[in-house]
Amino acid sequence: MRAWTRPTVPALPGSAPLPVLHDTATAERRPTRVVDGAASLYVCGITPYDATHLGHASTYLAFDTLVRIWLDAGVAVTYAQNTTDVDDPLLERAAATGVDWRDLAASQTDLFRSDMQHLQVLPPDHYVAVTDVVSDVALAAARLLDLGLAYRVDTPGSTEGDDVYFDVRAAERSTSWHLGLESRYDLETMTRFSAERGGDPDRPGKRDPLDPLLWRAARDGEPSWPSALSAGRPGWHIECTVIAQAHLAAPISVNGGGSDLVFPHHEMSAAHGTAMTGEPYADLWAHTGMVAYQGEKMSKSLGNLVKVSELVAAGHDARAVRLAVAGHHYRSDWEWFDADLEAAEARLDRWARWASAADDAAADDEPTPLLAALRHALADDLDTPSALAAVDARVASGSTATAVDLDAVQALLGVDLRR
Ligand code: 5CA
Ligand code: ZN
Repeated sequence: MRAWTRPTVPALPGSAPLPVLHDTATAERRPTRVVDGAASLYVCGITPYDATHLGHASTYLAFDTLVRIWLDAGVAVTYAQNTTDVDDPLLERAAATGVDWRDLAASQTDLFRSDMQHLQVLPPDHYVAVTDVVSDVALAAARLLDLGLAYRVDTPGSTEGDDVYFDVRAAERSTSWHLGLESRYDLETMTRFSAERGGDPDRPGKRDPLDPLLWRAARDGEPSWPSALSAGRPGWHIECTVIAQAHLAAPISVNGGGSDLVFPHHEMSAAHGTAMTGEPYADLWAHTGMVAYQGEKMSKSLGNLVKVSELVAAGHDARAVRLAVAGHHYRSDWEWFDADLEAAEARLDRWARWASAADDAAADDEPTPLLAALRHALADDLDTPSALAAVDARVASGSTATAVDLDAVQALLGVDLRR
């Protein structure tokens, strides 16, 4: 599927350090895995029914920062992202609003693309819709059945066949994956999150309450695709496994998303992946904090959204939106206040005035102290607040901006001050 237009990333002089990131699985900071100069990244994409709120934006901006510092360090990055364009919440929203689910997904995916472009987010190399990989998901589920790691659950609601579930305990016995490997959660927490986040721990006929759905047999009125299993549609976690494995060799250098995906989504994607390849799924698990608004997690289901497209339509500069988000460390949970945008606009204004007086002629292509400070801050677990403070200090010092300074802000922070 088409992603979006790639923003310009100026090349920077000198050499950059490789990033160190906090890893959810070990709760330690670890260097990202780069093999023969290459790294891979998978980030869970949106479910396109109400895009793009600042929580989404914050997550994709964090991983954009990672891509930018990898590129600066000379790493060849392969980045894959999905879009969950068929799933219960999308179908429910389409039914509630009387819109065809395909039209809803297409329009919200378009909006997401234009929001990412406004925010100068680098596009993934592989942007993949779940509806484009349905037969691959069915094959993967069939393979897991063959391996004895999946089973059918009696599904009276379907005339087409039975739902297929992944057998978590069997996978623990016969693969290197185990429950809690990545999340470090206890059983009670996992069971609660499974119920809250799309699982069905109480469904009768399952071998273990945590077993996740791999393939959902068709129900009346639901979209479905023919397959050797039954007419049906993909379960959630397996979609990301199949898309990641189609484009990225295991283990993925960094598997990313918001912290609401730690369990069950990422842990189950890893279980499926390890079951299919025998390899660990990801080398490092990176999770972004949750953005709240009006006291609660910003979410499509609650409707307490601040959308990028609405801020831009109201005349706000997307660069200021990017700066407002970058003012928070990606791992912290934080709340959006409308005044944050005013503060970011004032900051952008100061930076732009500094940039307009830049001494482009004096460009000598040597790393500047500002470039070194940005590299140092960002390689250190994507410390964008310190990076912004470094630019603030440079601007406040009153000394003239150089071309390398402006290139550094554009390449590493995604903010083009020459516009
Ligand atoms: N399609 C699935 C992933 S396969 C999904 O979670 N879609 S989503 O639209 O709900 O979220 C898209 C991304 O934004 C996910 O990485 C999610 O963790 C992140 N996200 C959602 N809400 C917030 C929030 N309030 N703050 C930060 N990140 C968020
Ligand atoms: Zn995902």
